[in-house]
Amino acid sequence: MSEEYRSMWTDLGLDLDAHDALLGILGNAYNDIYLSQKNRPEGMNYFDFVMSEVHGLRIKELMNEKETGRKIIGSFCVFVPEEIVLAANATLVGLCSGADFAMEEVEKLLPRNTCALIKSAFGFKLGRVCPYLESADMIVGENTCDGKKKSYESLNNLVENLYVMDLPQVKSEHGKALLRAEYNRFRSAAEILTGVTITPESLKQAINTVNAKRTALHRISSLRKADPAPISGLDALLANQVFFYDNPARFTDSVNKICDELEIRIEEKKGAFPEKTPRILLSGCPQAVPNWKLPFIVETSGAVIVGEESCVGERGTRNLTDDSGNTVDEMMEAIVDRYFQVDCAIFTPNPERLEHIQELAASCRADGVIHYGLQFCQPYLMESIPVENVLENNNIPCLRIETDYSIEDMGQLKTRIEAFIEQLK
Ligand code: BJ8
Repeated sequence: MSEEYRSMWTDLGLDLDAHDALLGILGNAYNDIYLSQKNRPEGMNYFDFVMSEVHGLRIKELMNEKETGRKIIGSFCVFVPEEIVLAANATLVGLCSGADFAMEEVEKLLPRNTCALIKSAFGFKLGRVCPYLESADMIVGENTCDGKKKSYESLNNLVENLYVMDLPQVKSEHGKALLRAEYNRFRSAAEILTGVTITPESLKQAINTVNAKRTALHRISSLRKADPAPISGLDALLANQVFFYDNPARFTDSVNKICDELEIRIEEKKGAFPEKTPRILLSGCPQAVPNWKLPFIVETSGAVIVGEESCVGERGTRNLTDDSGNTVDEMMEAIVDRYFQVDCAIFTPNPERLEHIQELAASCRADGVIHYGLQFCQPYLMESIPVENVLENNNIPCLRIETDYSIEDMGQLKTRIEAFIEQLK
């Protein structure tokens, strides 16, 4: 690693030894899981480069932005609207939470039976290994599941700049009014942080920038309908993960370039896997970087993943924000409309998600669905039962998995997944 990066990490307050260890593990996992894949699109070289520089070049870019006075806002949830952040002249970064770190320290603050995602966020903070977290001028938490909303009370003692957004749990007029009020409050907070007032022009431009990112990912999703699938689920997941922290315009360009290549691969019948490989839709909890465990098992067990019904995937990017408004208020309302459609399992009841999973399974031509629930995640584990019922009633095989970030259950998961794939053939 260059000396420049090391001094940047020191300035950010990272624990260099712990950080070196994390990068070592991440690099090895990436080599074993990603670079060992065959028949990858050339365009994935960009994402390989992004991952090799994930704590280097991208952080340097963020530092350069900060030097010009731009602010960085970190978030743990797809309910934090990037449109508002960009319009206030700030940059939004996702705070990944996809790996276990400093678990002994974490379990002094959180009960053992807390989901891996929440524990990971704490582990990265306590272990001082995440340059995104340390470079954020504001960290946005949200009142979604009980685990998250209570853990933010403790996180508030660990960081100086936590902002907590209240979120509705019911899709009613009252719920929508809460979302509207909270987005207006967040808009003011972002404006105060940056000293920039959001204008109709800046908001429209921000909406277009974020829509372009989403549209590029929609293109990948629709190309994955082909058989043979032109890209692996692992590679498509990586694009969805990088969505959360890359420079938006560069991300859009890179994804569109991959799509151009995928169109040619489809014409040439060139796939990541052979034709008629069993096709799986993954549904459930978000898979943040570097949580590649389940797709790795699935795609080394004879199936290909053709869609992710997840916040790091379809649920996060599915709808565009209407950009036809002329005033800030009109466009804020369009933002509320767009985000109010997100069918996270924290909503009760949540029938839209069941419908959406069925639609998605049909549109990506999945032979079966694997429901991915993180251990101790009540919202998704509870919902996995009606998901399984509705799918099986419609003759779509479903396998419910409950796991965490450890590798201890990999053998057992592989056995169950292989048996499920066998059943799809
Ligand atoms: S909109 S899915 S990103 S809240 S896995 S922490 S739910 S106990 S992540 Fe999420 Fe926003 Fe919803 Fe999406 Fe809780 Fe479950 Fe843990 Fe979870």
